[in-house]
Amino acid sequence: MKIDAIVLREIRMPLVQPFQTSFGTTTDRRIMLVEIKAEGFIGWGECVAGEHPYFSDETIDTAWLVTAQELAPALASADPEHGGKCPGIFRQVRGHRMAKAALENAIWDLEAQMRGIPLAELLGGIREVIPCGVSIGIQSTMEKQLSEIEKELAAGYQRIKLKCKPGWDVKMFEAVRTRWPNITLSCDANSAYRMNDIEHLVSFDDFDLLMIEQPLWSDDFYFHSLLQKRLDTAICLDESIRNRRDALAAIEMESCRIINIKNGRVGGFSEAIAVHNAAEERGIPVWCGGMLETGIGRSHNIALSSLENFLLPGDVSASKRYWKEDIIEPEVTVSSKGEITVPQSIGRGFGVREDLIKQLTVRKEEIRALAFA
Ligand code: OSB
Ligand code: MG
Repeated sequence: MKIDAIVLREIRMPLVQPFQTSFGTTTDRRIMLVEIKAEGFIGWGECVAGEHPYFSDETIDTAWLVTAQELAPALASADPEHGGKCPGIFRQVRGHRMAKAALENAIWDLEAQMRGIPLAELLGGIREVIPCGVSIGIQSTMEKQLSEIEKELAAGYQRIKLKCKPGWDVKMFEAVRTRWPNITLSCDANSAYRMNDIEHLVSFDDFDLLMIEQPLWSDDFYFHSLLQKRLDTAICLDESIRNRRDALAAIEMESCRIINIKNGRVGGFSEAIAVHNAAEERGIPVWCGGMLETGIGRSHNIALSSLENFLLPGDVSASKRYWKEDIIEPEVTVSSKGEITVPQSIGRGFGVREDLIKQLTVRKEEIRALAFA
């Protein structure tokens, strides 16, 4: 495809309520969107890097820099035939996977439009609906925690994930389990524990959790494998899995029994599919993680979640849980059965509200292919 221009935009959007994890609290999001114009079509991508380097070492500012200086110029002069070509085009740039994913996913989006098929189909998806869970941030009181859970169960969500950290774990699990003995529950520590906490972590087995997500270091496999040996509950890795090789290492070492796939964390759809396939071949179920995305990233997550081995409910939930007004039309909605319907229309299946994006934009930069370079 012949790329005419790549437009980077920073938009600012306040969350409907603060989202607290073991690594910090997010109130207002700063999000880099990429728009790629080619042959009369427009592909969109969203960079999931945060405002601070707390979840990963990337931020919106590092992503902007490396996209404007390295990735976008390389892509614009490569005229890729499809999204799967992007990892090769970006190979010289080490790391910066969230920045790479935003561009790569926009190319897949463009290709789906050019071929006139749904993005989910282009990715190899087979599901018509995807099962949905929610991630519940750390709350200031137990009362608030219970009422948040009550609200999401009433909305139909199939799995509740409890963000936890030392001091906000077993007592909270106990309160939740006392109230709801049978619901599907998991927890996510975002690397808040250390090996000194191992006996404490083993006590999480009492709460019949579907999984414990990333309890230890964000870059670790070995200590997770020691912990997994001590636990009945499955460990799920999020932060540690950067690519297919990491998934193979983690599975081989028995560091986890479940994998969370995030498009941005692994560098885009190509690697996300590679991780999915590697896990599937080894009998390890996966689910799609979330990064407080707007509707653009959310629509990409929906398409990805339609692949066969996305066997567990993901953190892909309704737009209104995060945004007063989403930047896509229609917004993402979840049925009373806790499912999202995978669009069968061309491309992402959600329109982009360009006027609203214009209003929210605080920074913009356009990159063109070097003419006659
Ligand atoms: O670890 O899954 C995580 C949000 C930001 C950073 C990391 C994580 C999360 C979530 C939110 O849990 C999931 C969502 O977008 O709904
Ligand atoms: Mg996580």
